[in-house]
Amino acid sequence: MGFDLTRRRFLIGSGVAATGLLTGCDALVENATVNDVLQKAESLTLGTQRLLMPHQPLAREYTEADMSPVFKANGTSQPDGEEYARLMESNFADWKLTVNGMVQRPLELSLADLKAMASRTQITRHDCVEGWSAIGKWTGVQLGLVLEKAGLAPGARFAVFHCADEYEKTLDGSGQYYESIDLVDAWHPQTILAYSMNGKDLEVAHGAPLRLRVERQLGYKHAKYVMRIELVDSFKGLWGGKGGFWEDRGYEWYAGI
Ligand SMILES: Nc1nc2c(c(=O)[nH]1)N[C@H]1C(S)=C(S)[C@@H](COP(=O)(O)O)O[C@H]1N2
Ligand SMILES: [Mo]
Repeated sequence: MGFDLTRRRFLIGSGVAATGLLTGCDALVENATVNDVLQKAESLTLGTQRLLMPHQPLAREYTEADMSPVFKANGTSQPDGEEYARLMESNFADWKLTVNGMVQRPLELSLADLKAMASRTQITRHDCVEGWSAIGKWTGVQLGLVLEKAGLAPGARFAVFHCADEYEKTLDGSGQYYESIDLVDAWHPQTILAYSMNGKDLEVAHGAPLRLRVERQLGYKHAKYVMRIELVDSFKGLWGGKGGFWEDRGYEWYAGI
């Protein structure tokens, strides 16, 4: 594997570790091109380095025969609140996904709008930090297509997913679930906004009406109950400022599998 400890120390010393690069780093260093980029890239941001990566590998996809008979629901399995209850009652007919922030054309998309767009189906393995995995089939629209509809404003760097649920009130008194990914993952072909699981409409326990699948990262990145996608240039001012509910509680922002 040829991982160079000096290099790791250098990266930590330069502060790159704080951005979460090292989680995905061991896989990268095998690649000479990326290594060269890293050697020369002391002052580049994590985002720039990832955009320079020569290829974006796909997460493994499985067959129908591999699908888990039981797929556990984890975290919130039923959001509280009157607004969500009302939407659920009408089977999300009145629900709309908001896309706003640093975009050229803010969007309000219904489930019908999303289903009318090109879809992608993928059978993948979900890995939760709590130590369980399950293989499921997901159908949805590629996030990149939705973001292309909105058009990014100059300077946008992250997509933030605001969810309907409060998972757990801690820290600042809010337990609002949210997550974020960078633009590399946002345009990755397997990053989809899923409205269907295992061939059926997405169930409430798994994030109805819409949840993120970001297949090269751990379970907590896969935001359920997505209500709004906000494009931002930093996480400052968003809850704990670390880019996600679990990140604000100490988890890695880049949760590579
Ligand atoms: N909105 C929201 N999204 C969430 C969570 C949550 O509590 N609320 N839990 C996360 C965690 S830790 C995991 S493992 C997966 C679980 O997805 P599942 O319920 O479909 O198994 O959702 C993730 N997304
Ligand atoms: Mo999880």
